[in-house]
Amino acid sequence: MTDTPVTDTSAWEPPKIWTWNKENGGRFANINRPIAGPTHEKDLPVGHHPLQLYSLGTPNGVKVTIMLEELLARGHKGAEYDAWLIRIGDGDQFGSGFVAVNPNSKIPALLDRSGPTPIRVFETGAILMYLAEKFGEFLPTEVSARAECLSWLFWQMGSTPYVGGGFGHFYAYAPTKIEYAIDRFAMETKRLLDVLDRRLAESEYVAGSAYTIADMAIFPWYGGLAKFGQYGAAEFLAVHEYKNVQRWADMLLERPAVRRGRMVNRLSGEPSSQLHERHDASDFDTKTQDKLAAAN
Ligand SMILES: N[C@@H](CCC(=O)N[C@@H](CS)C(=O)NCC(=O)O)C(=O)O
Repeated sequence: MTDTPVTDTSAWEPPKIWTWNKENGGRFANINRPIAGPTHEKDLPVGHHPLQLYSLGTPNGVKVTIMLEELLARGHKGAEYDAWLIRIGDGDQFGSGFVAVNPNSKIPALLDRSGPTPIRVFETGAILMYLAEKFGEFLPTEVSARAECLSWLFWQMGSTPYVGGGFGHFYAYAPTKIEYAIDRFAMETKRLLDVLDRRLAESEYVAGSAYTIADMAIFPWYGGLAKFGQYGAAEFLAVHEYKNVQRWADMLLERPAVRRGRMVNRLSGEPSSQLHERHDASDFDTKTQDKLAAAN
């Protein structure tokens, strides 16, 4: 016997064939669709820098802006970029221009226009690897260090849907609180935090003694849980208990490029932390929302 009644699972039986109920009431009901492809014709804007990024300041978007800011901090002028805002709540990811760069209609998407033919890159794991290889940074070349870095990079890519689409969705966004779903995904999210915590007990950075694209991929998600109250779940998940994750996240937050990367394409939080679009390094000083408001 338990004091807490379990969710009534007998209330709904799936029909023989699933049909699309547009009015299911979930937080993302207006943008989720069971079909791919564009919904409308819309070209993407193009700026004057070699790299064009179409993104939003979500954990997936931030992975790439951190990487670009780190590359610029190391003096790679070829990493100069325009960061254009894609408002996924308004369906910008379904415009024909965006779908041409990412047929999966998810931010972020990158267009490298530095060569004779533009190269599109989508999926953050691919974008981070592409940039790391292009500039020869943040991805070790020695075989075993590289294997460790890629293992953690793809650990993040594979595990995070359970955190975001699983735990975050059912804990923070679903129209009803379903005990079974929240329990299942809270357990998995805590297990993943523990995987990371144990790794960081033995290693300064995720992939070893060097800061790599694995840290950049993992930090916005697990650092977000640990430091920024992602999904309002800090207490629920007891994130303070993951001491090594806390230590590592604090260390990364000391990095100026990480701080800048977190500001780009950001639509929430302090106005001084929001740089809606980034087209020049000086934009961090002059175009954050507080500065724009003061100028008007
Ligand atoms: N596996 C993808 C995930 C990208 C992703 O899920 N992006 C979300 C925002 S964080 C998105 O664009 N959602 C819009 C939608 O689902 O329509 C990656 O790593 O690039």
